[in-house]
Amino acid sequence: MATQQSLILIKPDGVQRSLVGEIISRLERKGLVLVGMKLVQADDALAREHYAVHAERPFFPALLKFITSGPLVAIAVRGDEAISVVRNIVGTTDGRSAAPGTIRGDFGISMGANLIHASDAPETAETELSLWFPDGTIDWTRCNENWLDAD
Ligand code: IDP
Ligand code: MG
Repeated sequence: MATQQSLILIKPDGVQRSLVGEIISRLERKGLVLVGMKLVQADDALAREHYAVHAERPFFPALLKFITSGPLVAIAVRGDEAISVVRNIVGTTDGRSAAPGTIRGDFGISMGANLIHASDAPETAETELSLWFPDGTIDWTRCNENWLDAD
């Protein structure tokens, strides 16, 4: 077990559909600690850098257009094994087949408009956190943290 930070984006569809509170609530209730959060209007350059790994994919232009189409919420969380914990809360990429109980499974019915991005590995988390939070995150201790860890 290792404490990790993960980068989450509530994509423009999640903001437009007023699901920001619902999504943050799920992260908080799980026991993840919010260490960074801001509303961002991403420009083309930021979107390209964030999704650079997909630059050659046929859906890349549509993905750039979508992610820059309105404000998104960038969030950094901290927690034990936070990267895989968040991915499990998020669900698989396509909302149509994502498991009920996950964010995408409960609220998504699309591959593109799937509400949320989450880092998929420690290396990508580090890159993405420095891209969206270049001034770093805020390390603080939540008052109930010692009630979350009984390993
Ligand atoms: P992930 O978000 O579950 O990690 P990735 O395969 O890394 O999924 O794809 C990044 C994002 O690109 C997805 O969340 C989705 O918004 C979009 N995307 C992926 N595959 C497709 C596709 O086939 N059509 C349209 N958009 C796609
Ligand atoms: Mg991905």
